[in-house]
Amino acid sequence: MTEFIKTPGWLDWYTGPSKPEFQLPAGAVDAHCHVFGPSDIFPYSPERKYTPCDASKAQLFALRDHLGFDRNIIVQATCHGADNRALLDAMAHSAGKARGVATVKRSVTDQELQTLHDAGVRGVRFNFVKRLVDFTPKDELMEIAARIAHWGWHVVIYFEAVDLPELWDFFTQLPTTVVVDHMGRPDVSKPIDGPEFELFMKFMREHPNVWSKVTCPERLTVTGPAALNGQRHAYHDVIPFAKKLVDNFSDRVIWGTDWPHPNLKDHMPDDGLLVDFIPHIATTAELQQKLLVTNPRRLYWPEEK
Ligand code: 0GY
Repeated sequence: MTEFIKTPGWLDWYTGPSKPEFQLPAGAVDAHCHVFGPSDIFPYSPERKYTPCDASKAQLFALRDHLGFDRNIIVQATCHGADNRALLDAMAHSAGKARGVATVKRSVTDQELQTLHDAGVRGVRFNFVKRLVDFTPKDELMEIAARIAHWGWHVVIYFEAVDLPELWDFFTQLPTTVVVDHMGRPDVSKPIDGPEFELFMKFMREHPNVWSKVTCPERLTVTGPAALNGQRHAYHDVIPFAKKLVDNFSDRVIWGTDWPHPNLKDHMPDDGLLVDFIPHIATTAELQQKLLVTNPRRLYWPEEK
């Protein structure tokens, strides 16, 4: 469909990711990834800010197996708007190995929420990144949060670090577990103990319902993907930020690949290399178990005690 030619500058994801050296613990969950299209079956939203290349459920599940993950959490991306059909289709074909985070509007019915729940949705995503979405009134989001609380779901929030002060009151009033995408997108060129990241630490310290994905070194890095001292891992400048969160909030952190890495313009990460980032931020077997297995399962498969 010519209408869906991808946005210029879009990089294709890495079709031959390396095998990670780090062996993931049994039952590990890739807790942040996406499926896109295929656009002739699941069209992209007319309101989207970018058009990705298709990234199918079969390709996602092949990556899962290649890297050594057991399960996926598929997160609804803005290019599909509030049309969750591609997500539902992927979960339905995952043999129970995928659950999801949806986007819903205020007009969603209880029956639609029931359908999403039965399909494996356990959260909704509120996106505040201005380049990705138009503004949704906060009272509308709060109404959605109150309704999904009834289902035991959580709210995933995506925002830039500079916007946290303005969003603070809204975030701290959410009645559910709140999961922050990509550590609240810190500027890692600023000091880790400076006011910006300290505010995020305070957000987590003072609000035990707040969790963080310690994800996306490839988006946050300033130094880039180059290996240092011949080591296989990369994105060194992001490590202290992610490690600090894992060390301080080990029961409230999760990790994911973010495949197929929408909107990366300068480089496309090798997902195998991304997995090799993990032992540098979760430095013991116990922390790795929590980050990759115990925590995501508590959040997404709470019935498996
Ligand atoms: C991510 C990050 C991005 C995109 C989206 O929903 C989205 O379109 O989240 C981004 O561009 O930073 O988590 O996939």
